[in-house]
Amino acid sequence: PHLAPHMANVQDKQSTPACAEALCTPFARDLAAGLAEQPRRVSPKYFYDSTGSQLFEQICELPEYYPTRTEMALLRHHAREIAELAGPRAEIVEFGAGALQKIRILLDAFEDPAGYLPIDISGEHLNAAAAELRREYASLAIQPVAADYTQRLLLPAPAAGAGKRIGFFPGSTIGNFTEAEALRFLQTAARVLQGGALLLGADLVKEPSTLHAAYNDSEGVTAAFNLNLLARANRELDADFDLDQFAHHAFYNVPQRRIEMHLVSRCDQTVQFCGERFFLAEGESIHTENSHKFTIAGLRELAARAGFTAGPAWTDADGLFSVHWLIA
Ligand code: AVJ
Repeated sequence: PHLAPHMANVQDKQSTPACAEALCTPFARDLAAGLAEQPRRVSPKYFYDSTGSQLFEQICELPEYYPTRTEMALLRHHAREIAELAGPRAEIVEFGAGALQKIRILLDAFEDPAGYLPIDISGEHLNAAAAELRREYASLAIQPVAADYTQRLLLPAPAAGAGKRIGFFPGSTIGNFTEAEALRFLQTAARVLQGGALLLGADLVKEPSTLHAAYNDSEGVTAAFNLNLLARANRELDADFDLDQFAHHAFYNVPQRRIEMHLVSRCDQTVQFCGERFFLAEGESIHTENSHKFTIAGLRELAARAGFTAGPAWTDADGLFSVHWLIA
């Protein structure tokens, strides 16, 4: 009642549901469809709102989460050889505009890179990343492409005088895909990179205890990252998930060679959003992510099935992570 007018507006904005009745956003539709399935599931792509992206950056700094720092070290360590393979005036196509620190390693090592084409579904994230890099690499042609790279993909024609098109897909994001999805992605990449290559990061099969620790960190950041999916539904869809009544559950599925993340209902409960109601029994889970682990040979075989010729693969002394050069 005593709020200044602009404060009243802010309050209004926060309390107005994005969609009170109809399933009016892709997140609302996919969440409702996934919760109606058995087993219940939600796509991990919905982790990454701005809070989720910040939590993921925190995960990358955790002592238990080895992938990011191991991959960065591999890229730094082999940057010269990678640059040599790419050749002069290369155009780098990044699938997902991810961490700028990784692309900087390539841009700094490559000989006179001709262009950088980041592809991301989030236009906002894409433009922020492009703007930042334009400041740092004034002479680089940066062409952001707002698209879902898991769907059909059309890229701008190569610039005149450009060298090879080099795809970059770091972080083992490929591990989020099913085998069929990974194959389809690699086929698309092979097509758009024809005559060039794909530089791909893939997490490796290892001791389950190491994997367990990486997805069950002692600070609970991964748990917060997982639970943020429900917090996001509360924020964006005016859902009524009680975060205290869901538990983060991550385990290594040995035969499937994947980490599975789930949110497990701690009690019998009903949740509602956008006019939909779901009953969850105590112990029932919502499957939020698969993170597949690879062997170097297995990854190369998968790439070959998609039309790539496997080049060198680099790994660290402990065999934690791998970076692959795949010729398109
Ligand atoms: C970004 C999909 C590669 O699978 O390790 C980190 C996401 N999930 N901790 C991964 C994630 C939980 C990450 N990827």
